[in-house]
Amino acid sequence: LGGGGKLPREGAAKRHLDDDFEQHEDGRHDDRSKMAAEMDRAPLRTYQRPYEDGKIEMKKIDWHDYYQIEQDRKRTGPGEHGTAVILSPAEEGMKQELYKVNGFNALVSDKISLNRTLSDIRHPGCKTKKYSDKLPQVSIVIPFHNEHFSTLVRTVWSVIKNSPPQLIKEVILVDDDSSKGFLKAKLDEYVKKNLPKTKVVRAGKREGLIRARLVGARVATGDVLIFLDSHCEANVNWLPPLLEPIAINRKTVACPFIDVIDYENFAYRAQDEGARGAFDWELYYKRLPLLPDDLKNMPDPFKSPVMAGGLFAMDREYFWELGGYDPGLDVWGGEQYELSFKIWQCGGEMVDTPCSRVGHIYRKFAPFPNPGIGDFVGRNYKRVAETWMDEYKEFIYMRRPHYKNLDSGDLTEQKKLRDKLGCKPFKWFMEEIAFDQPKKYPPREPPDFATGEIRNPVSNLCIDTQFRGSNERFGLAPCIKEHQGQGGEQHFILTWHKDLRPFKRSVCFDVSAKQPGTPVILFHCHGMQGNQQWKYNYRTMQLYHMVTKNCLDSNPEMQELYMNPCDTQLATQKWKFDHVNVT
Ligand code: LR7
Ligand code: MN
Repeated sequence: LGGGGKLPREGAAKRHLDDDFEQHEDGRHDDRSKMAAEMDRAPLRTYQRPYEDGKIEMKKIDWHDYYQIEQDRKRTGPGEHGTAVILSPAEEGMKQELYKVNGFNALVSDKISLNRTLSDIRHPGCKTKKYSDKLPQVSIVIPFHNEHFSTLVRTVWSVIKNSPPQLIKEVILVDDDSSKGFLKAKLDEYVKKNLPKTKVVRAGKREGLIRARLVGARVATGDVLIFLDSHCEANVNWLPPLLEPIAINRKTVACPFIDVIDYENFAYRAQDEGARGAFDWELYYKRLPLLPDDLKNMPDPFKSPVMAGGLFAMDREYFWELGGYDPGLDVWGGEQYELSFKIWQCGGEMVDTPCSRVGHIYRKFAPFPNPGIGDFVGRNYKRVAETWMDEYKEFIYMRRPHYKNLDSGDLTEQKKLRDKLGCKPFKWFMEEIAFDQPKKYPPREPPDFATGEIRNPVSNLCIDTQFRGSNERFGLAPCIKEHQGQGGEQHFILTWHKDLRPFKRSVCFDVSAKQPGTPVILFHCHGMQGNQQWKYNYRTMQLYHMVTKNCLDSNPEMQELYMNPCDTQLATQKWKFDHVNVT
């Protein structure tokens, strides 16, 4: 192991893994013989979407595997029960190589058993919950690109160990053109020898995670598809709570609670006790507080507008009825929005299921270089916005004007699909599904007043905050647009709070005195207006400071900025934004 000898720490990593295999062997035998016996007893297929017509009454059973739980309770060893692993000083010194290529502490992973136990951190109500005795069989699809061996295999083991065997049809590992040597023959051999019902399929070329998931979904045969990232760990009895909502309504898509596996020491912990998934207008994923009813009904499933991304269960045929993923989405990003919007707008629904918990390693940093294809995330976002977001896409273009010029490829098929399925407008999604709490509209921030560079049209200089911090002054600089490579920070937002801030930072233009010549400084944005309240008059091109009633003025020779009494005749008080929202 360790990349065909490329990694200097190969020896160390290998030794840990071999230990694991042995440790693993013990537990595995009873897992497997028991599993085989149960598989024999399990009826072949009982799932016929039983509750759809309302004729069959649901019989609920306790799906917990108490034998396994008892075995697990007795386990000891590094990382068992989801505890942190602390490396010895010597090991600390050699963790870097594996860290660099994975973005997490893979040396720690190698010290932990491949079928370690986790702590049962579910809501207490989950321990006694019963679920339908008729649940669908699942195909679990796990795409991977250069995943670390032990985290990949542990993902599969956690699934096999914590699922009723008769519900697992297969586990499909999709190799998205990995270059690490051990992910080829060595993985195949390990899978064949050790992992029941598991197969490896290979994408053939780098497809990116979205098309890699499609590759897996195409060969899957189970009733339900479950997608996981390649560095996850499923917790106790995770499957029945995820499947029952789908058995009741095949157009329900269910997401587990996603817990955190610490990238440094592999400790397992909750990120929170539930949230509604959402997004902002730069399409950053956001978590909104639960609604009062969701809290009251805990730990029952609750509706969530947007999934986090990689971890969910969906009826296989329904997935294809919705066209799967847009195959034009490249490498990474945006697919969670595409599928979420599509599900809601085209007649499905999405729930989070608190009793189903799966851990995920959030990396410390992304270890993979861009495969040399430019801003694929931007292009993906544009595809999703153009296909699904109707007039709301303008909010995104306001935040990210350069998306307008990206070539996001042909969207005819996607738009045809939306027509064919008769999907609802995005406005409906925003008002009925994605609202904020308390229910109000618009759901998140209203649009900004103005964005982009702020240029003095006479001197042709731009305001530049030069990465200055709180309490610091800033000034003018040659505009970056014409002087590539100048550095600087020349992208601003006049937000709906009426403060003026450099893009993506939370320091604001602040003026605290009335005297002419008072400098403008940066100060932590408080959102309370006061010394940070500005108004832009796009006719006179002046930036007016409300409290002091002065205007932003400049000295182009000194490249300085300060406040002065407003005078529409003064060229030094004229400012032009890239984009002004004049509604
Ligand atoms: O080119 C690639 N090919 C792949 O097969 C790049 C990645 N992958 C695999 C990779 O091995 C992993 O299994 O795809 C999966 C996701 O990639 P990660 O783990 O590098 O990214 P991530 O954890 O940031 O992924 C989150 O965002 C992605 C956006 O496209 C996907 O939606 C992921 O599924 C999503 N992960 C989760 O939702 C886990 C929960 C936390 C979050 C966010
Ligand atoms: Mn991931």
